Amino acid sequence: YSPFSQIKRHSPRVTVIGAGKVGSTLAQRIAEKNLADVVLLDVVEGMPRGLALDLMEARGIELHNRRIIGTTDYADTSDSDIVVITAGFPRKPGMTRDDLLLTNAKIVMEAANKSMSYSPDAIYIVVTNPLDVMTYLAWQATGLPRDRIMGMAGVLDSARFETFIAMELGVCSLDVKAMVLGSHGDLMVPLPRYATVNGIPITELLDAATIERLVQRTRNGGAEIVELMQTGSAFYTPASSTCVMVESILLNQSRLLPVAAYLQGEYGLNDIFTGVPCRLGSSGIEEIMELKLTDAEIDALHTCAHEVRKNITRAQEIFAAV
Ligand code: TXD
Repeated sequence: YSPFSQIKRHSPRVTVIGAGKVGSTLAQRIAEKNLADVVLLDVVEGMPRGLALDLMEARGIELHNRRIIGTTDYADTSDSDIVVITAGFPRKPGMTRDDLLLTNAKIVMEAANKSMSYSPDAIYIVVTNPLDVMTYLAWQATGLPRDRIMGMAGVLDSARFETFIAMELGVCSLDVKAMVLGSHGDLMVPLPRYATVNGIPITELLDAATIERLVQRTRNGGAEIVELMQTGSAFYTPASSTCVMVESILLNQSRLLPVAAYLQGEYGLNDIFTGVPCRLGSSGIEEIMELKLTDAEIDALHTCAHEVRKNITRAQEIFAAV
């Protein structure tokens, strides 16, 4: 008789669709932070199983007891608490995020629909680019309520902005807080007015020209890494950023994070996904916070939405024609 055999504990489960750079790094973070069991799914036979086994073999060293399953079969993803979609293809040098539009749209919609049939109650996080468009198409394909589907980009773009501020001032990144709203691309809307170093607005610490330089570097943050790497795009910080969202949901932390959310009138925008400050907890997006923005900031947010809308329409037209 073992008293332990009596204990049936439900471990939270996160499915990660796409076992590429972002997906596999995210699986590692989730397991090693001891947040949940992970199901890593890919279309490539064997590869997700190999990665999962490799991650499992490190458990004794990394001191956690989370299960990581690699699979090509959606049946293995059933009853997940969170599904993260990273499946698709990253940008190659010189390629814009929008070049990826069609290929990734098909992949993301299929991944969302198949996951939904096994995890209808899960919270969905889309990571695949072009992010705001993919999140919209996944939302449309699944019919999920808006609190249960969102896109990851703002946490990453904010982390980049924070890093550049910290590097410029020579202060610890831990003390820097910043928020980047809008779409994931050149039009993103960093908010220097709301960026602080331990509560001190950066506008008190840096001149306007320097701030503008850091804002531009943030806007170009993804491309800067693509140019350097030549093969593939950033994945460490994208995985960390997604993990922060997963953690806030699983642990019901109610963190206020910039997340691509479905807007219904907030910031004067309707029927579009774009990055806005959201409170993330166990039910998903618990609140969309409406910050006071200047006219210029609102205009910039609307320009993002306009661009996202154009790409959604383009994707829909191409789909209708096929
Ligand atoms: O801020 C953000 N949102 C982003 C987005 C930050 C970084 C990366 N961003 C985007 O995520 C990037 O532009 C890509 O669209 C995705 C995934 O990037 P990653 O760097 O992980 O790409 P990989 O390494 O090529 O991995 C993609 C995997 C690969 O293993 C494919 O075999 C798999 O996706 N794939 C699929 N899996 C499941 N189902 C289908 N249909 C499928 N098609 C490809």
